[in-house]
Amino acid sequence: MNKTVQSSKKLSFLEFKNEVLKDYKIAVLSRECSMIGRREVLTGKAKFGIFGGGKEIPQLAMAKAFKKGDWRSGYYRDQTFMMAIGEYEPKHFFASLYAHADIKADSFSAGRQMNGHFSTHSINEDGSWKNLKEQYNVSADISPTSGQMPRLLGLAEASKKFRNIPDLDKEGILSAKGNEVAWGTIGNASTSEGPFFETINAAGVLKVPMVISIWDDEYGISVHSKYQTTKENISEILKGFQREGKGSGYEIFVVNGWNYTQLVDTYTKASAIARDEHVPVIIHVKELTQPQGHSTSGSHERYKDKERLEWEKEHDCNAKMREWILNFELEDQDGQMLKFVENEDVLKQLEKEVKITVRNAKKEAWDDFVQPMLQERKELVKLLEKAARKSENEIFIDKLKRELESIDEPIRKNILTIGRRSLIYLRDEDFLEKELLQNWLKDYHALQQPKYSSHLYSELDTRATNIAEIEAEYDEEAEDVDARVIIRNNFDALLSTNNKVLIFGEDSGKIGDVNQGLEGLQEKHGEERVYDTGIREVTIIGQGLGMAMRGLRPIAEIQYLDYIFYATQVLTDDLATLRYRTFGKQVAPLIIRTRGHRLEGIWHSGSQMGSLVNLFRGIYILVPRNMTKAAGFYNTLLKSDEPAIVIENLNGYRLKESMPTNLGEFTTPIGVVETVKEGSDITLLSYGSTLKLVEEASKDLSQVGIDAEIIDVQSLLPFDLEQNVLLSVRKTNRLVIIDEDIPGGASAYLLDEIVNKQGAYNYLDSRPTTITAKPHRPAYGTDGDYFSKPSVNDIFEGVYKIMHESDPEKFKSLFS
Ligand SMILES: Cc1ncc(C[n+]2csc(CCOP(=O)(O)OP(=O)(O)O)c2C)c(N)n1
Ligand SMILES: [Mg+2]
Repeated sequence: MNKTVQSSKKLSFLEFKNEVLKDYKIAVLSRECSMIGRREVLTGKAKFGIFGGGKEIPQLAMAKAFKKGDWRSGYYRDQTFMMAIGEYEPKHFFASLYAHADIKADSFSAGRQMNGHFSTHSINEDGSWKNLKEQYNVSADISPTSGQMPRLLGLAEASKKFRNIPDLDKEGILSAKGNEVAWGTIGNASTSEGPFFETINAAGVLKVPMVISIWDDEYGISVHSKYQTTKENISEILKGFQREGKGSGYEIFVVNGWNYTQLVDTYTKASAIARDEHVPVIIHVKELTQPQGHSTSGSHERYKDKERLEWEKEHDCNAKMREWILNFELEDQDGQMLKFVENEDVLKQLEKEVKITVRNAKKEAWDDFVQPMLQERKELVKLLEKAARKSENEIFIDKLKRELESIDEPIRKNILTIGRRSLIYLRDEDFLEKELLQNWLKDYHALQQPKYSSHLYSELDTRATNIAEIEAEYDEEAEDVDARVIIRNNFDALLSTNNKVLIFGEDSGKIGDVNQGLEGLQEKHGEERVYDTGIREVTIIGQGLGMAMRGLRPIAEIQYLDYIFYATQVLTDDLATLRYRTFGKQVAPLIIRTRGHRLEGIWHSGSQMGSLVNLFRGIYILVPRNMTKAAGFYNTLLKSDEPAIVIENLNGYRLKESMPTNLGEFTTPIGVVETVKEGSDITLLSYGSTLKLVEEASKDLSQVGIDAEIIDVQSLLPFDLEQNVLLSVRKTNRLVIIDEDIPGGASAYLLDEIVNKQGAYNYLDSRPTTITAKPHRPAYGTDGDYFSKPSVNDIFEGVYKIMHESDPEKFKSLFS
């Protein structure tokens, strides 16, 4: 497919004409894909479709202004834009509609995402960055409406960093000195979401090169603007953001989505303003339509009245462009009339050609999709036939075989379902053909599974779990200091050795965070590197996510763990899925720094590890017991390419720890537990601040003759990759997990990991137990903590009770 011309030089009329016709052809091609795509869903060849119909023309204009090195963060309507920049062919369109699980067929997600979720590749097979400066960059879409906004902020902010921090891109592949614009797209209704408004405000404050296009078709599925937007007009209500002269704020444009020339003009201006001046721009594109309704799940006749439907027909942007092309006349210097086309036949011919192109692409994509599975079915049918002939259950297996053969276009589910069921009939028999069948099914399953499950975490050598431990080293006269000084000096070392490291968050800049773990670092490393943000957790994460996607190494600070839940959506939907949803082709090694554990109060508990562990698969969850361990985690993470949340102990900053000499270098391994006290009677597993209480309780326990082994989890996700807890349980035969999360929270996760996955149930002599906080949020104050979270008494008694049950004579009941 031809790419749109990106030149701003003056065009001759012939060039202009060619460009207009080429653009029109892309619009027609895109529409034809939408029409045929819908039919593919309605006839059952694809499950669901969401298309770009009715939004074609403004996207052509956006594509013209979009330069190599630029980034897009948008949503499912941007089909035409993707085609116009040359990143989306009709064949690919159909492959992703069919969910073709092959990255070569669907380069966006290898069939993992629904259609209309676009992306480009940022990293090479070996994990190194591609030359992002020389390619079009499309950050991988997600479905939650307005979820693209926080990431957009970070993508735009990266340009600012590349412009303002010297030598940031030594390799010369990440940025052309910050000249890149981050282009956002969002539907009118999605602007009702919080992340949209938070992003708009933050980008205005940060003054980043961001252009947001709002595709306004007056609806969000069936719900009209009057229920979505005050005054039914998003640009009207955003007027307060408009800059005055050279003051801060936005440039805001309003343009009709069917007006090709005005759109091209607007996008050219917007690009220059954002690119040259680093001023954010909003383009409100009105009067768009949705000729096929929202998606294949319904029809818009249900909620649009006749008048609206009629209006949409008249204002269909493709029809309007066609009309403009047909009616266009320009008198040249010689008095001759210049036209785009002699007559309508030229356009009819173009439209006919497009129809053929799309029809052929569809057929090719379908063949490519079904051929491998037809072959796979053939293999299984053969094996079933052979096994049936030998089996006493021949008729049943034969029936299954015929069932499989009767499916016109079998998918992998059909193949495996039938194959696996056949083994039920063969369970009591023993012959070679059965073995061959079993092996084929096992191999087939193992071969197919990664197509749907790989790349949740890095599979590269640079993965975080591959970074070896380097122990902290100490001088003989190593000083004991407030632990926050260790973390600060370690950040200082990291900032000094890697200028891609940026640390930001609420109060992180001027005062060096609320616990002074960054004290003096802004002064030393400058405001571009260590800085304050507004109170807006969603977009703090968005800043980090977007910048990490552009090759920077942001450390985003969330002031207290409990406030991370504001950012749950961007973390779970976007950051945690990024590598997975792009089949490993985009990464964001964002480090999130926060503090928790043993905080007091309903909104300052710092304890909710189970929720993080459950929602954030794809992000490592690290719970260092002290600041040296925490510093080691930051050092490990910066050597790797994966995102993580590090939860420091809020009550640990003023405790004394020895100052290591190899700051910035020592590492804490990820996925490795540490035995902090050896013992023989019972294994106690804990983490974070609670570990200290366990250590205290263990002193009382040893007084009464119970020798506990204490293990620090350190890393909740991933947990104990070497299975060292199992070794401990094999020795002690008893297990207690202690944490301050709710019952059934992280302790239940750990229990499952150890008892079921590691197989500790084989070695247990007592019921494995958890000692946790109460199910409610912790009450405030010291007594609130005592009655809400596990105390040293609770831990002692919980452990003692297990020992009492195992030997009531030796360990008499404490409470009769
Ligand atoms: C957070 C969230 N809520 C609901 C949905 C379901 N949903 C998908 S698209 C959509 C409407 C979006 O309308 P608009 O932003 O105007 O975009 P359009 O489809 O009209 O281009 C809704 C409600 C979703 N994907 N995400
Ligand atoms: Mg809409």
